[in-house]
Amino acid sequence: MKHLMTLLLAMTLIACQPQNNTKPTTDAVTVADAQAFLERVEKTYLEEGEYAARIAWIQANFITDDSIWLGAKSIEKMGALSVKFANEAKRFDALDLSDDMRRRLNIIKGGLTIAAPDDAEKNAELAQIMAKLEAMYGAGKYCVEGDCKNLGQLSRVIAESRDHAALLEAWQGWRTVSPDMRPKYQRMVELANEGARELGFADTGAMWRAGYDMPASEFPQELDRLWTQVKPLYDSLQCHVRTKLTEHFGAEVMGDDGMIPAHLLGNMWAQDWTAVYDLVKPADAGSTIDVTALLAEHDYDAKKMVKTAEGFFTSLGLDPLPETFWQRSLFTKPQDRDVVCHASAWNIDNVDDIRIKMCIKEDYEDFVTIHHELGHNFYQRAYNDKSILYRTGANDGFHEAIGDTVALSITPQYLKDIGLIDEIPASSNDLGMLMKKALEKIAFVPFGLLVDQWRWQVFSGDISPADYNAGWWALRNQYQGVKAPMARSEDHFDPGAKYHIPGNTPYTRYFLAHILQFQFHRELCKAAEFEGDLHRCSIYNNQAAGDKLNKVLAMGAERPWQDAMEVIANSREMDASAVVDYFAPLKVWLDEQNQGRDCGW
Ligand code: X8Z
Ligand code: ZN
Repeated sequence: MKHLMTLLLAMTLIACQPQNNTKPTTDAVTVADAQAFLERVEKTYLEEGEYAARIAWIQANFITDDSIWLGAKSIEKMGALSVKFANEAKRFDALDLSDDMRRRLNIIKGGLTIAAPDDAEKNAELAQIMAKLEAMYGAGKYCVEGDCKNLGQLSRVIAESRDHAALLEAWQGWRTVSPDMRPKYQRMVELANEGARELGFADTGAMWRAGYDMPASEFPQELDRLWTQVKPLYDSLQCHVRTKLTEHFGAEVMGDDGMIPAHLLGNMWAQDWTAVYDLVKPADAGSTIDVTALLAEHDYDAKKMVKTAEGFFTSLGLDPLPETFWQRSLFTKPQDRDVVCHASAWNIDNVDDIRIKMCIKEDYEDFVTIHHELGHNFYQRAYNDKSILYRTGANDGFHEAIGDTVALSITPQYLKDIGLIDEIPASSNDLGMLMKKALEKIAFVPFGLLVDQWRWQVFSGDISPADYNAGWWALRNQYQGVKAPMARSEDHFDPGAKYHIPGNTPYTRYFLAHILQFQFHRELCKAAEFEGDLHRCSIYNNQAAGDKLNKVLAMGAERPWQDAMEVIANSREMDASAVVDYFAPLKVWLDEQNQGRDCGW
């Protein structure tokens, strides 16, 4: 998701020129000085943010040497600005200020994603690396004798082929795009850490952990607590899926260590296993609704899919998307140029020039992703009257969870409401439905956690450059029980084959979102006075649920996320018990199936 604060913060580098370099000072400052400073920062961020967002948009939509050059210049400029402001904000540390002013100053000081060292050359170097890494990913292709395949084409093989050799080739083929990223990534880590230390953080990972309205040192335990709630369900799913894949592919392909080779799970990163549903579904499950087929039958093109998703949000009382959204978004992959196809939502002017950029496939996966992206856009517009510093999510997990929460309401009832099916299937098919959803959501959870476990260890030095790839696979093994399907070495750089590593997007937000969306769904269904199983609840057209949701969206980041949680959930805690509730019948079934199997890895 890209919105102004994300852009500012993601691009935040330091290039303080000596004449501009404002160090913390002991000069007496007043509340009025702090107020004036905040106003200046907010005004500058609004203006410069729009400029930077338009350049970033062009860079992502037209990957050329020139757009990369412009992108790097823009990152350099924004970085210098936001780190200058972060340093200036320290001048007010000792002042007695209102909670609101203190919060805004803390966001200026601590809300950065990447900080560069206080050295113009290093800042420029870091900016160039960042722009280049994202472009390398966006333009990445696997070529054999001049025949090149992009990520979309290789992903299709991974999702659709059941041929072990074809799967392996697509899997390793995509990973040929990343070894060249490795030296750049290593240098980026060095520079970013230097910058983070200058701002008073131990390293860049520590800076990331500081953004959750709680002591940064307690945040990892909080993640552990949530993971512990979900892990038994994941373990049961992994065991069953491994067993069924062994039946299909044979023990020779699977091995006997309890882990699943990463190329067999239907997704390039083994983060969503929906595509292997047919291989692992309950034998007596009736047919589940095939949304991909329904979209085709009803002649849905990319635009109609987006219109339909918009209709869900407007049914909750939100205003329709502005005309400019339809004029300026990118919905389909251009044939004649390289673009960053990884889906994103943009907030160009921080008011209402909101857009998505997506290479939409007409299938269920992308139908859900469209809801995900529009969740960002509707959030962005809902908080557009707050201080620019608050125009972001209550925390970043909230921002990622909103669209997914709405997509959890794509139930049979909803599909009937919008005319895609005529009859609501009987509940005898529910186990299949739950299995499909678990392959999408539960399979993701350990992946969502491990990406930043890797990055935090890289930033702290616990994983050294000589062990980048080994460290990645150790975590993949440990958390997911997923293994590399072929020998990997430090000649490879497999983390770089996942967008968010070269794109420098923190990933813990998605782990949180996968917990929060179920918690939000349960609470909104309560507000809608829905009675029955959670996976059958849809909040489509429900005013009470819509009101609750809108209230949270409109808060932005003005209050600590715990306050937003209280509005939606009458609780101040993130809680994965809704995940457990939602999948309870599937857990019972999985544990029956797994009886006598040698689970674990
Ligand atoms: O990156 C995304 C969104 C954009 S914020 C498409 N997601 C993660 C991913 O693709 O790895 C959504 C789910 C996880
Ligand atoms: Zn997102």
